[in-house]
Amino acid sequence: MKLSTLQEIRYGYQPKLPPALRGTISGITAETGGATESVADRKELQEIFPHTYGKPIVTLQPRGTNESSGKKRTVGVILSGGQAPGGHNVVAGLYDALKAANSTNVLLGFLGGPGGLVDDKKIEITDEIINRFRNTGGFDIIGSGRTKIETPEQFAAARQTCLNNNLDALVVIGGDDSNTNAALLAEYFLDKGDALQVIGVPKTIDGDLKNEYIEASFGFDTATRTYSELIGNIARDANSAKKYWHFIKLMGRSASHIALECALQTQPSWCIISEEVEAKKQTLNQVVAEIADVVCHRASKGENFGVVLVPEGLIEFIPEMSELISQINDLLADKAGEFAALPAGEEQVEWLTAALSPEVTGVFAALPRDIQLQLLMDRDPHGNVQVSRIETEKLLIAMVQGELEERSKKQLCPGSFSALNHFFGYEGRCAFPTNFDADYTYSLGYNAFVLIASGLTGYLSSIRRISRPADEWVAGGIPLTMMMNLEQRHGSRKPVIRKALVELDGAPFKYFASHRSEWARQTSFVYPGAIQYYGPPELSDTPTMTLRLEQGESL
Ligand code: FBP
Repeated sequence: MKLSTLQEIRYGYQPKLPPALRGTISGITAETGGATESVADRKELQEIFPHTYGKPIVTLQPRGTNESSGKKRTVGVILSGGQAPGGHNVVAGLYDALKAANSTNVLLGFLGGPGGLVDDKKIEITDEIINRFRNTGGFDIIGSGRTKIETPEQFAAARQTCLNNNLDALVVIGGDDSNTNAALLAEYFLDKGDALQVIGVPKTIDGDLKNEYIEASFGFDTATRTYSELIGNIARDANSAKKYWHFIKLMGRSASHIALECALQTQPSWCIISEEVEAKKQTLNQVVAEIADVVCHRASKGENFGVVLVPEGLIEFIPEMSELISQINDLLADKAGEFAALPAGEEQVEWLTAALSPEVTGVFAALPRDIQLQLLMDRDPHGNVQVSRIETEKLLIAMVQGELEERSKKQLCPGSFSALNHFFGYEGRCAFPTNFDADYTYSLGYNAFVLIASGLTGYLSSIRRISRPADEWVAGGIPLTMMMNLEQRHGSRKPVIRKALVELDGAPFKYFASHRSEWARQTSFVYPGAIQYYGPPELSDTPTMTLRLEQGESL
């Protein structure tokens, strides 16, 4: 028998499309609803986006005739920001739709993210290339990058690349920051009088690019299942050896959706949700005390082991830390030259300590030196702290250890505490997409082309009703400006897509909150095992618990 790899077998997987996208592209038309508004700062955003603000929501229907769908087109595509499983299938769906509309259409992939557009570095996607990437993880087909197109020169260069390549449209596959860039480009091109369309595709494992019309960002499903498999394996190890506490930091730069979904899937001893910490205005010491309570309770039953999930973005949600970080951000933006002139390390810490306001100096001073230095590391091009490089899980272990020692001295906590730290992030970003992500991303890409063929610009590709089988999925688009507000970035207020954080009155958090004390008191681990690509649909095709709960389904 010839042996095949999963990779070879997955090339042959045929992703499912929503019913509206199954017929010929000329037979799909866009139905528009009423005008839309941004989530906040309406007046200012209307002024920043005079051409694209307020456009209607669009639903694609398999009826009528789109006379211009077969017109010859050249389309560019960019993969932007952090990798997320399914990116290759967005490109595959886009490619297949574009070729189905007119076999002479051309798809250009810009290399290494938005920087490839600015520098005009690209390849033409062909059958031969795309067939080696169908249903696979990663962004390696054309690479990705985090370049932010923000200076007038970068906008002009991006436009010049589009003109040089006779582009009709550009598809930006990215998260909130990248799609903010897509919105700005769409507006810029219209302002210049170009007929160049821009369509965004909602990507990010973080799951924070969503609303009523974007029910999930792609990659979240696969990434959380990958982490949950690993957490389950660790939990089982903990339950076997019964001697370690495992502190597991999980990716998700701001929102705690990943930690929450993994908690729902694995039922750990404890899971911190950053949004709750912020809402309760908890201090770092209070977060630590809660974990210590769980450790002591379990120790009283002789269970000196457990699993604690820590969302990557926690540090920015603890009010005292958030104020500290915001002051550091402003100082690094305003006095960048002064700061850069200092030798890295001690002197930078001293300079900063002197420049901070008295309210946060103590908070900064109380942090271990490693964490102080991690807070000073370069911001990403969008001005974000690189939280994946701040070792919150180690900070928590050290602080919980200290708290337990104090309690032990007062005979308040029995048992031993031996902790190990883990960080799961990059492990999940390039996994083979689940069937859900493979279908969803292929549909998003296919849909993006149909939005282009419908003459739209400044839209985000939207597939709805995705907690249901693909036969019930609804295809369409929502205007990018609808998701925007103004936020402080690099020291000034900028238009950005608002991140969707965990809602404390939402069904996923409520379900978690009503079960967590039981999971803390009594070992309740669930071991989800590996992602299933074939087999019974209830194992291979079910969407995340977050999505099902958000859509009103029961678990
Ligand atoms: P996107 O928002 O671009 O999708 O990236 C999300 C993410 O994976 C975060 O979870 C993580 O904090 C960050 O990227 C890491 O960035 P980098 O890949 O640059 O180290």
